[in-house]
Amino acid sequence: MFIQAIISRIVIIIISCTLLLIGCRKPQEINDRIENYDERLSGGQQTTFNETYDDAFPVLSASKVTTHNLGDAVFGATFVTSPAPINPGLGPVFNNVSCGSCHINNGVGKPPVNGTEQGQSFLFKLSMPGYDAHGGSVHVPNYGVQLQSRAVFGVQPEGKVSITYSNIQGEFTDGVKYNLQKPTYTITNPYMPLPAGVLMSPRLPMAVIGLGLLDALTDNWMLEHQDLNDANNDGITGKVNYVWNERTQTKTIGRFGWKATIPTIEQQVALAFNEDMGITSPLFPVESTYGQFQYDKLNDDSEINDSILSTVTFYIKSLAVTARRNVNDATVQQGKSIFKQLNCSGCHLMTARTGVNMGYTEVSNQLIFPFTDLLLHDMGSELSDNRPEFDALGSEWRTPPLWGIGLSQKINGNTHYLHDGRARSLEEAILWHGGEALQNKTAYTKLTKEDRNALIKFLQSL
Ligand code: HEC
Ligand code: HEC
Ligand SMILES: [Ca+2]
Ligand SMILES: [Ca+2]
Ligand SMILES: [Ca+2]
Repeated sequence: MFIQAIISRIVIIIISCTLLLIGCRKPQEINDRIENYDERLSGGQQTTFNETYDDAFPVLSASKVTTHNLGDAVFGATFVTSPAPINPGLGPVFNNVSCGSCHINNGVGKPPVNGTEQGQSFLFKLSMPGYDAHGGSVHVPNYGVQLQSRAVFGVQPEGKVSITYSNIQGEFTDGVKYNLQKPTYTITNPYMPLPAGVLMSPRLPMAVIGLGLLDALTDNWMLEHQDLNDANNDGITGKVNYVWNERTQTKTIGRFGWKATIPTIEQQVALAFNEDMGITSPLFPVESTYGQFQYDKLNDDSEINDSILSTVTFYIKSLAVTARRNVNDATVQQGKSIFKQLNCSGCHLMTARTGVNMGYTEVSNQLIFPFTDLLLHDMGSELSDNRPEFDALGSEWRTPPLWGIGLSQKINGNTHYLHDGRARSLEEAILWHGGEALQNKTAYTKLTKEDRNALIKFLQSL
């Protein structure tokens, strides 16, 4: 008996040591171990084989499907000026009338065409230099933290923005030339004088697929990938943004938005209603114009209730990721190894496993291929907006996930990449990389044309 007890103890110790070892494996080893896994399943079991960004998770209980569909309807609904029988509350100032009018087909928006079209989906964040009490953006007097380019009847839009592009020429090592367009923005027709020193940041609406899975990655997963002092000496650091969490009234880890300034999907949805559409909710009960010249001064109830907010939040949390295509194509395979060779995967992490989530088992413990670390990286002065947000400096941006990116032309009928949509092609997106990614970009420019094409073909298979 005694010896048996000792043996079983030893067995337990061996098993737990093995588990520990597996748990401590580096991401690269996980990459190799899953080499035999079905690479097409970017979103694990929540991958759709339809080439659309509009499918619900394929594995979802019937009652959750119902909630998803209700949220889908609100996401597409046009809101109007109060009072109105349905979807009231738009304005007084706003950027657009529905979620779906900016996140077109749940994909990215597009930058305004110079001089003519006035940024209907594109928007500009504003602030004064410095930080507020929570380390966030300082409001611009009479403008707040976002420029609303539209307004309801009798109210003035805060302003418009004009864009000019300057041309930047470059050359690959093989002598082939390329052109990039660098945007410059100017606020025109401000409804009130703008104080000197206003900072502005252009933002392209992002695709909203797979966010329930990114939400299910643990804070620890993000912290483990931080490398603040570049201990592994690959030129890449990566850091977490600590941001204000409206629900907990504390600072927590940010993971959504181009600068990872938003901690939860609920907060992003409520903020979008508030700033982008002028619609108040229990989480953000005050109009964005508070304290400004055009504040409506009505002490009215929230324009949407908690139930609508949580329904739309769940809709976003249950949008499936599109499956990869052509994974066995020889050129795509070649592109994949170049992606690793150039260490693009140092930021665009290829694999991840979501945490265990008893409240939402559909996203629990999934092996996914998101191509992001959700961390902030210095991307160099050319991409800087010179406007810090919490711990993100002007030049720092969150690595965007690349899953589904190969379908952007099909989903939106045009292609725009990076936070301000300046890149017209995947290749231009790579060529804008600087800062921590400068050496990776430089390595790309030294590739042969054949290898460059292979890398692009790999990105198109995502
Ligand atoms: C005027 C255009 C516009 C409207 C209207 C709009 N959005 Fe957005 N959305 C954006 C932009 C721009 C961003 C990027 C913001 C940033 O970088 O902070 C964004 C970001 C998001 C994100 C974060 C995605 C990610 O990967 O981090 C979600 C989720 C989202 N929006 C949902 C919504 C919902 C839900 C609505 C409707 C209530 C909505 N949006 C309305 C423009 C818009
Ligand atoms: C140091 C981290 C880092 C490295 C290394 C890196 N990227 Fe990125 N990547 C980013 C960040 C951050 C952005 C967003 C920048 C912005 O919007 O201004 C981005 C954007 C992109 C985009 C556009 C995504 C979108 O949704 O618009 C593509 C495509 C891309 N990277 C591909 C690559 C490839 C290919 C490589 C290797 C040659 C690479 N990246 C290396 C951090 C990195
Ligand atoms: Ca309103
Ligand atoms: Ca404003
Ligand atoms: Ca590093």
